[in-house]
Amino acid sequence: MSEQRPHVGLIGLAVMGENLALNIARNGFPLVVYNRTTVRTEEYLAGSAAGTGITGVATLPDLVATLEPPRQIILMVKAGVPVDAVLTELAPLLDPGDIVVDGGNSYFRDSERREAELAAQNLMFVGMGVSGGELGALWGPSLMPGGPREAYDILEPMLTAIAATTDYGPCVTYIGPGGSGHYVKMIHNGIEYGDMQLIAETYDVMRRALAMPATEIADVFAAWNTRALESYLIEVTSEVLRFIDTETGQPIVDVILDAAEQKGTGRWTIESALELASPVPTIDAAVTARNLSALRGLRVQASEVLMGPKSPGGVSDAQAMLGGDADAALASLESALYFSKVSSYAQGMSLLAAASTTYTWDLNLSEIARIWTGGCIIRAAFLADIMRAYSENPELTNLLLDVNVARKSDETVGGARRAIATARSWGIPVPGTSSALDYFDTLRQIALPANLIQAQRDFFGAHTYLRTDREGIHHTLWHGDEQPSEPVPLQIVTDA
Ligand code: NBP
Repeated sequence: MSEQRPHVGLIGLAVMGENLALNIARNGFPLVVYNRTTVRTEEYLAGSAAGTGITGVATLPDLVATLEPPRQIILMVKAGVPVDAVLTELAPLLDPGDIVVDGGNSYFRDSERREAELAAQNLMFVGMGVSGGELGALWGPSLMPGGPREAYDILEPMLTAIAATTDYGPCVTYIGPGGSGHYVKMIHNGIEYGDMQLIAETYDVMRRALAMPATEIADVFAAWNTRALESYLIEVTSEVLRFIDTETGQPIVDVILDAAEQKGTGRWTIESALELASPVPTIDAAVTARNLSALRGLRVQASEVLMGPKSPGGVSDAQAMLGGDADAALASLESALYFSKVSSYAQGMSLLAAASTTYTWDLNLSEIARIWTGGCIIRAAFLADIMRAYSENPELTNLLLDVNVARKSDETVGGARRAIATARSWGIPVPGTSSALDYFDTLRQIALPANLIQAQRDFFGAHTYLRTDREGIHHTLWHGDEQPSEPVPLQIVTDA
């Protein structure tokens, strides 16, 4: 009889867990669920899980006893302390070879630690990013599992069955060892922050410089969603802008407070970028913009004191600055958004490459782009270009250097320049779009003004500098009489 017992268990029946469990059961994998608060399990079994074959238990020992080894237990509990709390109770109950999958938004360093702790108990720990929200969890998420390859091979049939599927296959792949799965999910979320900020800025230029009502902007986004910008977030934006608030009769977006919240993954992405010296300025701008938006009291105060442009002009002036008539203006904004998105993804992919090298994860960037083509929040037609670019050249140093991507950037960068110039003239903040263009413009410079910064550092701190015309480490006697610079023994000073 024991072979009749299910292998799969799921812990945590909040919005993600309950939907993922339904997905697993619907795809023919019998499973047993457990939630810390038992009444939630009972409600679930009597409610949405009724008739699905899902069974439930009231304790962790019961869960372990009900499952057939090697057990495959998925945690969908709140990230942080709850994951450790569950593991502390669960691990001693398990047998060698059992697998624990953490499907929450855990910090990748926590996943590295947990993998090591469980490995010491002959258990396999898989840190798996799950993207797509509750609908994705139910109908097919994008899955980013990292940890022991052996564990992935056991989990693969189930993960492949429950993941979203696109023309490019199931949206799951083995990411790599350790915390790489949660790292990739973190970068996915960072890119998502960037996408949302860029879209919001484009909307802001349309509503403020072009005086377009929300419903008209919705039509524009719907049209864009049929072209190069086709993506889930553009589609969502169009639907949100079209939605009318039943209480006021106004577009609901016009009555929603302009203070955005955030959870940890955006901040973690920036922290990692700083640590690995692999800049993600557009994600940085997006997180900063959310933080500034949350300072609403300060902004209200500042709006009464700090002055904007006196009279930037009317709609026709903005259209002219954006390239001509209404159609030309919108074409510029479409180009600007596409260009900025490409720049932002180039930043995110570069950070993944840097992490792969630093942590020796051997990430397959083409595969990562592929599993983001469906199920997840950043799914977009453009991901196929990224997939192709890294598949043709896995050693590509930056996405913007791919010939096809470079050509598209070249075709659209003019729109970004016009959009930013217009926004600046109208006093509309566009930090994400600006950072995307600055990243591009910085990358393509042979001569940045960092020569002056090096000179300044050497002036006040004798930090030395390199020269363009000869080898060696140099220092100038800035304060003495006009002495020529002399090579000095290598002495690296790192405190400035
Ligand atoms: P929550 O993040 O809101 O977590 C609630 C679940 O955690 C409940 O089942 C709760 O049990 C359980 N839990 C807590 Br809180 N503390 C616990 C403890 N000490 N021991 C055992 N269980 C505990 O749920 P969610 O929104 O479904 O998200 C689950 C994970 O998926 C999170 O890491 C989240 O970041 C991630 N995620 C969420 C989304 C999304 O769209 N919501 C998308 C992608 C990823 P209780 O019922 O007894 O309180």
